[in-house]
Amino acid sequence: TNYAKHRNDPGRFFGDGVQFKAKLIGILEVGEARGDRMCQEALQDLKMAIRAAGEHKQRITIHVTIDGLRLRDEKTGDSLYHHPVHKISFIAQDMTDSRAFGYIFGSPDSGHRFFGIKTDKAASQVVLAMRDLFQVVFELKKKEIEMARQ
Ligand code: I3P
Repeated sequence: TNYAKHRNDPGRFFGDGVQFKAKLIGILEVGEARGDRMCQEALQDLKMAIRAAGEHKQRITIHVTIDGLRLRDEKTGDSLYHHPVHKISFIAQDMTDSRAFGYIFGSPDSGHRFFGIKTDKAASQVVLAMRDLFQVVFELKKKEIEMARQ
C-alpha cells in the first residue's frame, strides 16, 4: 500500500525529520540495555520525582532523523540531546499511559540512560516513527554492504 511505501521512504527522515511535540519527564541511569519491566519502573520513578519536585516538565520537540533522535527545547530550539540510532538499545511504551514512552541510550562503556518522555498526542506515533527509522537505516546499511561487494 501507499502507507507502507511511505513508512519506508528514507526521505521523511532527512533534514529536520519527522517531528513531535513532547515534554521531557526525566533521565535515569539504568543497569541494563533493555527490559520492559525496568523501563516501566524507570518511567514511574521519573514521573514521581517530577511531581514531588512540583516542577513543569521541559517542553521539547523530538526530531526523528536519519542521524538518530534529536531533542530540542521547544521555545529556544536549542539542541538538548542527540542520540544516534545505533546506540538506542530499547524503546518502551508506558503500559499505564498512552501519552508516555521511553527509550534507553548508551553503550556498555558509557553506561545506559533511560529517557522518559510525555507526548502531546499518542506516544505510539513516536514509537512507530522510531521503528520505521530503524528499518530504513537497516535497509540503507544493507544496500551499502551490497554495493561494496560489487
Ligand atoms: C498539569 C496536568 C497536565 C500535565 C502538566 C501538569 O497539572 O497534569 O496533564 O501535562 O504537566 O502541570 P494541573 O492539572 O494541576 O495543571 P502532561 O499531561 O503533558 O504531563 P507539566 O506541568 O509538566 O507540563
